[in-house]
Amino acid sequence: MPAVSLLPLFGSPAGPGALGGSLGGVALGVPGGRKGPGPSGAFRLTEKFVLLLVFSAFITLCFGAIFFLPDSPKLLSGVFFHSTALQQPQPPPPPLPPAQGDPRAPPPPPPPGAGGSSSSSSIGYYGAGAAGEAAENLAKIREDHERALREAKETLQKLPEEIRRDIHQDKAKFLLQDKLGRRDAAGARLPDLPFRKPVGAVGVEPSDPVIREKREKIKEMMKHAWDNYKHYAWGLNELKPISKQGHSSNLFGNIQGATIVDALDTLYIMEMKEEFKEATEWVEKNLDFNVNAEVSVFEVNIRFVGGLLSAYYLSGKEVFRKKAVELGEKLLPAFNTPTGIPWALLNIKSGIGRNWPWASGGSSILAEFGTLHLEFMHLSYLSGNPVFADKVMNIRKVLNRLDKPEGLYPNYLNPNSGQWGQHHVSIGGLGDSFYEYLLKAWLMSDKTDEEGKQMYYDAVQSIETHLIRKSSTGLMYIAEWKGGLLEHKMGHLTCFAGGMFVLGADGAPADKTGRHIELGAEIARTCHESYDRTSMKLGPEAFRFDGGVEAIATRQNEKYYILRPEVIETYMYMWRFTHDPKYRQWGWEAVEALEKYCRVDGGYSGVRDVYSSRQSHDDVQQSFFLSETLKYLYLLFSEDDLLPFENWVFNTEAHPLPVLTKEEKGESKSK
Ligand code: DMJ
Repeated sequence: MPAVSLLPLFGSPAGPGALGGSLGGVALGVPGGRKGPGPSGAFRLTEKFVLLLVFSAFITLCFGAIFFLPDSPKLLSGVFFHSTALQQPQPPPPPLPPAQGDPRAPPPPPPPGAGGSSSSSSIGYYGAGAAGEAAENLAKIREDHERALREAKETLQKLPEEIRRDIHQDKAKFLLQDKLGRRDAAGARLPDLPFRKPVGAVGVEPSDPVIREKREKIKEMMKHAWDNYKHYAWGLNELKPISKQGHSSNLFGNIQGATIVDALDTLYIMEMKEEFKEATEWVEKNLDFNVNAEVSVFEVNIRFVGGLLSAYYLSGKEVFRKKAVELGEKLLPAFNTPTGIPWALLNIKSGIGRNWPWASGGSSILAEFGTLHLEFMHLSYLSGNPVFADKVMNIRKVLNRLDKPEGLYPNYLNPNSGQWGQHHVSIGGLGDSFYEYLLKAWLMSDKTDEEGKQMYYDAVQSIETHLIRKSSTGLMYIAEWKGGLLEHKMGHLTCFAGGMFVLGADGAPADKTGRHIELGAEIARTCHESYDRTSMKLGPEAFRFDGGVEAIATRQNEKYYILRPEVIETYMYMWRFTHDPKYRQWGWEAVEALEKYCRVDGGYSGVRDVYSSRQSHDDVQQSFFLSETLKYLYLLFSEDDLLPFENWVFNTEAHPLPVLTKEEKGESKSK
């Protein structure tokens, strides 16, 4: 219990430590006055009697003063005890701020006034009885104090690892950056603002007036989506734009406000200041994680934790950092499995987790447990608590111990046995963002995370060999793999991979850079085809390359479009890296289609069949439409100085997180 036992040792001189020391001084001086080396043995009986009388009168006066004068506790400590304290060994000075990342660092001292109640209660109790009782109490206090000192010393002598563990148990807030010692209202030490200044959070206006106008149009779309959400579903998770009411998804249990948190950074980037302000106020007053809710760990992480982290890094507002860390802590019990591979679902009140009932043999899902890394690294960075980083690094460890069929990662992994479930592999649903996060972990670490890098490029190599194929007319696609057999189908979700490939081109082995750009461009082209071959010019949920079709959905239940961002995301990355105008042109086609088929009075809605010219809306405005689809469109029509890739990495929900430079991580520049 170091947080408790250290208090007396590190308390301020006015706190419990100082009080205990002073009482000890009195106890040593008074009861021992029976015999001493002085001349007392020479006194006659009457003189002794007179002396005793004077002494007891003095004691009575003192206690009288303590209990009957108006501000007696002050008198007690200020006049009586304080003077004796001067003659006693002083409590050790408060510790120097711990060195950055020092695992032996003690928890921060209590905030001013935290020791007040314990000191006044000691005084009240002590003043109740006669001198004998008082002496007894003094001895007890002294004994307690000495025991506390002993425990504190023992704690300090513990091995660093043990202390680390204790820190985790106590959930003490240790901070990596605490040279300046900022503290929040509760006394927890705060880090220095980790961002120098948000780099490129707001870019210059596009110089081309046509592009400027298009960008303005996208901002207007954001306003339409936001205003309607605000009007009809404020504070709820999502909007039903046709029935004009709130939509709740079981992904977030009864955590509320998904659209607000998901949209924060888009509002900020688009300079929608009023809207950002009202969203911030809502978060301050209403965002509540103390709810009895079973949530999807993945969804809550990418939307809520990711959204809050980005909002913090962009605006510097402390409330976002606090809420992100608070939510991160709520998610930690999900990792309480035999392997540390987290559950998919977690009740954030009870801490009980489980997996999706449909997942192969009780497995966790690769794209879910593999898409926590970026946010959790930032949570450790912003809280100073290594537990978040430890959890996601352990996931890597488990994965690295396993054999991978053909170098591929199956979508299912059992968190109890640590073995793969069904050997299904997908770069779309169930697998997608795991690969994305390997690459981005490396980029976000300022290219120091060599393990992430290796895992990513090895995986791409296997994907290229085993999953990437070309149709008879030359359209490249990424098939799915089911126990060694290919299913020639590609999901809308898989279309994000075009952007991923081009983003990773730079780090690929020199002779492969061109190939990675080519992969990106080819996937972008195929995904554009999947849009272009529909009546609405919006892409289906999945499209096939068999039975004589190419890039077309053949099953009714794959023909819907739910405002997903992946194709536009890939256009945006391709644009940034190539500046080929066709990507902006394709992006604009999507804007026109969204306006024509998805825009309704009450916001934006998904559609049930992109091959039909008759509109049938699904009546959901997904929160990722505001966080991703519109943000990627806006970036596509912005200059490259808005959130430059050297400084920012986007989480899978398009929430920008800053690259943690070597200097910020406390590593030397030369590394
Ligand atoms: C988003 O929530 C994220 O992009 C996630 O990684 C997958 N799908 C949706 C949007 O389609």
